[in-house]
Amino acid sequence: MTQMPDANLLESLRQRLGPKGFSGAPEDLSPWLTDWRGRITGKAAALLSPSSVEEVQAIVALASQAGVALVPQGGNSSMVAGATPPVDGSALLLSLRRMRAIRSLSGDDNVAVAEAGVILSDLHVAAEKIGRRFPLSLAAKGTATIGGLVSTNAGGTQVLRFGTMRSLVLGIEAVLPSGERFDGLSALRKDNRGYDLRQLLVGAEGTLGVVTAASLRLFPSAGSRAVAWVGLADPQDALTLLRRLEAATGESIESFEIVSQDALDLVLRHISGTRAPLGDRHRWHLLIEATAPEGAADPAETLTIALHEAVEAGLIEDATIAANETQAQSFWKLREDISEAERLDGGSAKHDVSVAVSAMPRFLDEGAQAVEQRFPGARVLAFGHLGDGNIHFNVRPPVGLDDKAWLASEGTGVSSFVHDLVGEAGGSLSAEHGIGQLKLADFARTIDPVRLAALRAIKQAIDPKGIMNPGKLIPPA
Ligand code: 2HG
Ligand code: ZN
Repeated sequence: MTQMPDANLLESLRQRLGPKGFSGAPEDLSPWLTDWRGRITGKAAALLSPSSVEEVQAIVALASQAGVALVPQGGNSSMVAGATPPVDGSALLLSLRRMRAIRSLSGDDNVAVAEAGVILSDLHVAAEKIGRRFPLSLAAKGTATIGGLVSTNAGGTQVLRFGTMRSLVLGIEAVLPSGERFDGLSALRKDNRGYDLRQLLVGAEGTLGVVTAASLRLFPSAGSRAVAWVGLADPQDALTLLRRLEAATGESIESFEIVSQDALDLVLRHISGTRAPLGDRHRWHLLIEATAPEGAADPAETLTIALHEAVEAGLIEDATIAANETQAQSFWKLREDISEAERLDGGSAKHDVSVAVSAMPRFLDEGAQAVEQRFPGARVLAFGHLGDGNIHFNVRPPVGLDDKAWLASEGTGVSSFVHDLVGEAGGSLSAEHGIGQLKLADFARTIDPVRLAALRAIKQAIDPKGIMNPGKLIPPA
C-alpha cells in the first residue's frame, strides 16, 4: 500500500523543482488527468515536470521515502489509460514532457539519443536532417513521446519491416524506484552480459522505473516511397497479396494495413477534407507502403505491375497508387484518422488483438459474426496491422443507443467475450497498446499463473514499495 502525499512531501518537491517543475494548480493538472479516450479521470495533488535526470532522481527519492506513488506520463495518448493517475488522488503525476533534448544523433553509428519527452515527429525531422530515418510511426506521432513509446513498446504502421519499439531500442537511461540512475544508454550492437534490464524496461509501462532517455536505431532515409490503396472482398486474399508483393519487391514493403469499409466511412464522415481513393465501395481496403533507398529503383513500378496482376487474377477488386506525396499523405490520413473519427462518433469498446498472421482472416470473419450474434446490434469496426497479425477489433454500440451508457453497461461483457475469442484462437489481448488500466481485469483473468508469478517477482524485486505506476499492468494480488 502506498501513502497519500502529505503537505511536507509536496513542499519539498515544490522547493526542489521550482515553479516550472511543480504545479498544484487545477488548470495545469486537468488536461492530463483524463485519458485520450475519455474513459477515466484520475486525481493528483501535483504535476511534477522535471527538466533533468537529476530532478527525476530527486522526485523519485522523495516519493520513495514517503512511500507515495508516481505516475509517469508522456504525451497522454495511451489507449488503455496507462498514464492516467488513480481516482483516489494517491499518486503524483510525473510528466517527462520538459525533457525534450535530442542529446546526440550519429550517422556513423546510426544512433539517436533522445530524452523521454522528445515528441516522435520531432525525432523524425531531426533524423532526416542528417540523412537518416527513425522508422517507427503512428497516428499520435505529433504528441507521443519517446519515453511513452519505449515504456509501452509501441508498434505503429512500420512494424512489418522494422519491428516494434523493442527492436529499435539499443539503450535506456532510467531512474529506478530507489531514486538511483540506471545508465544503460551505451548503444552497443552486441552486449551479452546476462539479463537485459534495458529490455525489461521496454514495455514495463512505467511500473519498474522512469525511462528518462533512450538510444535508438536509425536507418538510411528512404529515397522513394510508393503508397497504394486497394479495394478487395476477402482478407485471406489480402494475405496472399502480401506474400506475393514481398516476393516481388524484396524487403521494401513496410506497411500493410487493412481498413474495413465501415472504418473508411467513419473517417469520411467525421474528418474534413477526406475523400475515398477508389470509386466503388469494397468490403475491405488496404493501405500498402513500399520504400526504396536512395539510388534504388522507385518501388512504384514493381508495385503497379504486381497490383495489376492481382486485379487480373481476381485477388483484389481495384487499386490505385498515389501519384504524388500529397496524395500519399491523403491516403495515410484516411488510415491514421480512424481512431479520431471513431472517438468523434462516440467511441467503442476497443480490442487491440493479435493472432497468427495466417489466422487473422478467419478471426475477422468468425469473430465479427460471434460478437454480432451475442450482442445484437453491436457493430464491429476492424482495422489495423494485418501484416503483423494485429487488428483493432473495436465494437461500437447499436445505432441509436447512447454510447456512454452502452459502454458502461455492456463494455466489460463485450470485451471479455472478445478476449476469450482471442484466447481460443491462441492470440494476445494486447498486441500493441499495452495493459494499462483498461485491460487489467481481463489480463488478470486470463494470464498463465507461471507468467503471473514471474511478473510479480520482478515487480517486487525492483519496486518493493510499489510506488511506480500502481494499478497498471501488474494484476493485483
Ligand atoms: C492505430 O493503429 C492505433 O491506429 C489506434 O493503434 C487503434 O484506435 C484504435 O483502436
Ligand atoms: Zn494500431
